[in-house]
Amino acid sequence: MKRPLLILCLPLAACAATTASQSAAPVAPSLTAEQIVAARHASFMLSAATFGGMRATVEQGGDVKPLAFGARGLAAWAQTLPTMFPQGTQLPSSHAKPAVWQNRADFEAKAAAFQAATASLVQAAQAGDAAAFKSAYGATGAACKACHDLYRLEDHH
Ligand code: ASC
Repeated sequence: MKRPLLILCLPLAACAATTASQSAAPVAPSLTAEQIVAARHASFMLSAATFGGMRATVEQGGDVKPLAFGARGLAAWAQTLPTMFPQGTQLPSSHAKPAVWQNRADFEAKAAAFQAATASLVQAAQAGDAAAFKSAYGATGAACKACHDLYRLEDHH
């Protein structure tokens, strides 16, 4: 009766040990440049839809509290954005200009302005402050435009 139990348990133990060592091992993710560009495009489209979807509320002076989730999404993307433009991702399918990598410090300064504007957007939405939201909305749009004017090719969206 002892043996079958051992036979049953050993593979389980080995499996558990393997799982443990895998989760403890350093992660070495590898995305292709194409996958990174695709993620940027998805983020751009979701951002534009989210931002555009806020416009009517801003113009009509509606309740901005329900816009907090979208604002948080924009703010989260703003944090991530600079990391999504690594060297080697200037593909023909990308609308990023070479200037992104040539003027990196300025590109990152533009991203920081987007981060600041979206942080204000989140704060205003959570506070239900329509006037502050409107002002942050303007700053967010200006931040989008300031970066796109310099670093984004004219496009097909
Ligand atoms: C967008 C987009 C931008 C900004 C900007 C807002 O949807 O693509 O660059 O909003 O036009 O002023």
